[in-house]
Amino acid sequence: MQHGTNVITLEQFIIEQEQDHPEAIGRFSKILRDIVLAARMINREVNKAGLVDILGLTGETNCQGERVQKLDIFSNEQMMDALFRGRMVCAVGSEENDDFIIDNESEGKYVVLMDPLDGSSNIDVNVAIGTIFSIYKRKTTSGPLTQEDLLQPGHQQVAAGYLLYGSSTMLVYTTGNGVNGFTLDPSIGEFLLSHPDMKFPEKCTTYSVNEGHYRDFFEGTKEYLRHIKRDSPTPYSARYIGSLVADFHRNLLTGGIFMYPGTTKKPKGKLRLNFEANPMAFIAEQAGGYGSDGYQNVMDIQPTHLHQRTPFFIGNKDEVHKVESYVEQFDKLLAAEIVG
Ligand code: P6P
Repeated sequence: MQHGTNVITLEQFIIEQEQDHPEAIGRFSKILRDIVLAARMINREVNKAGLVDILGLTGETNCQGERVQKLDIFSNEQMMDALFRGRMVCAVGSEENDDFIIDNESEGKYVVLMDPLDGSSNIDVNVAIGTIFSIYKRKTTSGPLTQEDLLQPGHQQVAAGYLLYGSSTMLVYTTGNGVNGFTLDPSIGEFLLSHPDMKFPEKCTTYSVNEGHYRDFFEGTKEYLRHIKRDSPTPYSARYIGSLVADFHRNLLTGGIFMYPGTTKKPKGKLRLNFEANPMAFIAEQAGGYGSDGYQNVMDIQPTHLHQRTPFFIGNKDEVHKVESYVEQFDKLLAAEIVG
């Protein structure tokens, strides 16, 4: 029931969702609150990154061999602290840690996989960055966690979402009942429902890919790109920010496909299945879109290790299926190498 104002805070929305779906959201809305608390701390530091010496390198590299920016470490620590202090979570897999952080003393039933600060290479140039998270329920009911608990296919997610630290700070998430977007109102410190029931527009008008890698793309990807440039009745717009959360968010609002294909040099591409592809694919599917590795729904892949990478195509469902048709036609012999 709505009274005078149509302003709905995240807290009010969660309570309404608990009433509408008592079987689902109540169990992990606490985790959502914990994530949002950490995101507020991250947002505060991101917003002043240019002002204090939090930029620059720690001189360390993460398990990906990437230069680690202080904000990466800060974000990871904020998320870890909030999640384990909330006592709903028994394990966290982070892009910033070689292996899972597990609390075998915890009564928590949930496992969180996250990229605490995706797009961190954009920090120094003040381009939008984000936090991406997936929430899974442990499969075993007690005792030490097993691989079955920790590495689950994406379609086992119970929730997924992202924070976007852009011109405004947004939270977009799903618990399997659609996708909703909330914008932080700094004047009152609340996330307000600004994008209810988000859906991809009917038409795909934008493609997002780093064409600097074109020469190394497989034939199916090249043929798809030739097709949309040569044959489409109305030209597509090319938009590429180099920050997955920002590129995905724009495509969700305006219609588009984001691609990080495999290449002859890196057949599995760059993006991680567990920290980036699966959460974004769950959100996309709930918004009428689709996420693929070129051959299959990425959420059908059984992960074999925490940091595994995958080629990634996500956005308007028909557009992603179009890419799959080109991959099927031109790259089917590569399947074993790319996704095997
Ligand atoms: P490239 C950021 O480092 C990231 O992981 C994603 O956010 C982004 O989509 C991609 O890498 C950009 O990679 O090779 O185009 O710079």
